[in-house]
Amino acid sequence: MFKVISLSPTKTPFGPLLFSGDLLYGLKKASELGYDGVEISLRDAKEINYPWLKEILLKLNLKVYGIATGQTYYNDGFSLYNSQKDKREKAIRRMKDHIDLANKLGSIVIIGGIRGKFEIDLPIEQQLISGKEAIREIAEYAFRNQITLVLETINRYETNIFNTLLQIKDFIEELKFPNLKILADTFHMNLEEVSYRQAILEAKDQIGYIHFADSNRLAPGWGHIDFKEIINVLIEINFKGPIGIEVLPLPDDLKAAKQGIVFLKKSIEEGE
Ligand code: LER
Ligand code: MN
Repeated sequence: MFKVISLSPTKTPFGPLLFSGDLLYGLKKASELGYDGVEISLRDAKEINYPWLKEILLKLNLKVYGIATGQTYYNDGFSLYNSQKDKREKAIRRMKDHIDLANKLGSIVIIGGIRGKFEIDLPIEQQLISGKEAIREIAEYAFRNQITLVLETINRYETNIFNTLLQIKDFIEELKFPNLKILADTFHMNLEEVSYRQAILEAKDQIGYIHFADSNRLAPGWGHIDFKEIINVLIEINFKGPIGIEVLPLPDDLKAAKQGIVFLKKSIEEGE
């Protein structure tokens, strides 16, 4: 399992990111604290100067494990299930640019918030079809580029499209792309799943990425989620992917980042 921290080069209204607005500082702290690598949340792939990033990653001995893409929706309103074709197409374009960047970095690309939401006043059938076709187009593009995409389960207060691991598992099985996997986020699972253990076991063959945040979205260990149960089942299914600390910068960025790595190291060691 790889120990990862979620960063953003820009300040964003999307809250659970550390050192947002100062990527260089975040990268330095990630390396100093002993993370294996980072997840970078981007609105647009253009926000990254690749030669600059490549050099710093090399110097700091870090890897980019994931590119998070929700800011495209939260900042710009472009989404994959949007009822307006031009907004869907803009979201697809951004995703393809993220995949091109991921190709250079060797990272996974996340489909979370960028799905958007179903509009309840419009007929659902057309929205289901156009969202599915958007994801199919992106999955095909990623497949040709040998990039893994992970669909993230997000709680019902943020989206009405895929709240549980089982819903995504069914969707992935229908689309049949080997490079489509699941991102399981413990904060969202706390609100949506009946049991962590059961949900993870049911989706075990599709889980490719994990986000750790506690029940209150603070760093793990600072809320009431039973992470022991989660780590044990991840070890049981032989999960070998990234675990990203995706938490609010509380009480401050550094304290949250420290708690994240201390907690990850301790729980992975204890579980092994
Ligand atoms: C992003 O990883 C996440 O967990 C969601 O809250 C984004 O909408
Ligand atoms: Mn998440």
